[in-house]
Amino acid sequence: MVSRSHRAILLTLLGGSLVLVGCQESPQGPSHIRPDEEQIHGYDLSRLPRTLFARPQGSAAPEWRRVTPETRTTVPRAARQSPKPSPLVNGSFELNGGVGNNVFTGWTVVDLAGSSGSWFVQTGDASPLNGFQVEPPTDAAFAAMTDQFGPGSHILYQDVLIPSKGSAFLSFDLFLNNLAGQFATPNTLSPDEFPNQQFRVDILNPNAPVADVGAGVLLLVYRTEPGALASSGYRTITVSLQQFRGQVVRIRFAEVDNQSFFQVGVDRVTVGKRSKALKVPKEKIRDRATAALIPFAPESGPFANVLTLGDDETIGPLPIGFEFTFFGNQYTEFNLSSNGFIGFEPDMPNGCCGGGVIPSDDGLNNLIALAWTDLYPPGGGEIAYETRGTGPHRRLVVSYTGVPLFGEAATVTTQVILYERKNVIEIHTAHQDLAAFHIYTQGIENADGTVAAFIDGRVAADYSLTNDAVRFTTKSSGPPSQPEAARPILWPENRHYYLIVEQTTTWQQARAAADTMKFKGVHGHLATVTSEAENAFCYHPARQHRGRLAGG
Ligand SMILES: [Ca+2]
Ligand SMILES: [Ca+2]
Ligand SMILES: [Ca+2]
Repeated sequence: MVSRSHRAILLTLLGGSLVLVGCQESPQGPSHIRPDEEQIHGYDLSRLPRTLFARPQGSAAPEWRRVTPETRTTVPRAARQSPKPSPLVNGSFELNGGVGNNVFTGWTVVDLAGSSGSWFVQTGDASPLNGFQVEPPTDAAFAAMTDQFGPGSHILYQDVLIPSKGSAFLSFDLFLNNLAGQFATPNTLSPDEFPNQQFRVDILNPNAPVADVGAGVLLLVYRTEPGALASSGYRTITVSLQQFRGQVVRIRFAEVDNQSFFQVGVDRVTVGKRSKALKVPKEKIRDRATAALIPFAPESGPFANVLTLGDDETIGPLPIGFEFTFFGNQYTEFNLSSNGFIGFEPDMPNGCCGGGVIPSDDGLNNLIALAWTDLYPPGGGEIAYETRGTGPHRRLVVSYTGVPLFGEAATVTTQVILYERKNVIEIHTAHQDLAAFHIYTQGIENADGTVAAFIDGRVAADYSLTNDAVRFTTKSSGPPSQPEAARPILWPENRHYYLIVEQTTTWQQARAAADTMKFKGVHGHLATVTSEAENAFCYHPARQHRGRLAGG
């Protein structure tokens, strides 16, 4: 097992005082989930990344329901007196029913019946329900933001008279935080269509059904397409509505999720003059990777170091035997999961119970997946590794031979070879059986969970392989990645902020460290975690990762 000797430090903002909390992980570790237990009532943070989502139990047929009374578009007095009245009301969402509420003056919110979550009034840097770290509103104090505990579909709209003269641009600032890691955009707003994980903006005929994506759509302004970056900070989107001059149209923002949490933030909606675009730092993709099929030529066994692993277990660190560069970072050790992958993060999760999506910044990054699925080593086969050759031409071979999948007859025989100096990775698969009820992932992913390489069709999919081989290369244009500065994260349960500082420390050291810490103008204190829920929050891999607080 990976060493668990560390203690974490948590900072919590409590009644105006900052509290530093020492917190020990519960010995049980994450609960073990089986595919036959996949009855999803909501998004469970402990199980990110999600790849298999079932429809919420007992969910009824889609039925659209307004959660706020239909609000007629009226031009407020101040606007009427202005020489160029804005046809849009409350585009900055400052007029609202209060934080945590989903009432916005001038706007109508519609949630699919049975949906979890809504469009909420959002302020500060925490998402309205879950407290995920998000960007603050771009204009004044409030934005409209989706948040949820489980699958759903959420619409925010306003009927607007497009001015007959002058400029007719629609502009809005948009924030996306899609924890599913990728988008799925079927042409429906129903969360009963799987997968459906999208945000779209439409100009709709006000007489069309509110969830229409057919003839009622007069203009598709924006849609999150598969392959787009899953998360992006606020940026300004502008489109011309000149063709609708003099008409009343419906501006509709629609978010659907049934894969994982999805925060969409909207602020500074204007109709008229083109609004000044936010300055957005250029996305710097420093990491690159390739994947290509090559001839099958595995190394022959036996391999010197045989590992005895239980189900859903991670072992390491194990020696690579040389210095290996992966996406620009040097490693001499690796961790191995009994579920068919190796990786370079300390405290690497075991990836139970199916091949995850890559790239996905989901708390399990920086990995090489040979046959990531729910393997079951106690059922047979062998997992072993060996460093072969002499420097500078050594290679590490990690082999899974005849390892069965959990609860089914399928087995996998595959190996990965890491080459010294060339820093090339090869996966040679003698056979991988089609699974009865599991999915596989094969590929590599960088430390940020933003870049991956794989052969199409081999990510979170069921497929078989025979005598197959793939070569992967990685490179990075920047310096080795550094963990970002730690920032406290809100626990919505008690509205306190926590900072997880993963390091080996004593209680005294933790207290001393707390005394030096400050957040929002107040000092830290040492306190004790008092509930199981709080303990779970402390040690949530996804949450730690989202905050970039641990594991570097
Ligand atoms: Ca605002
Ligand atoms: Ca990942
Ligand atoms: Ca397993």
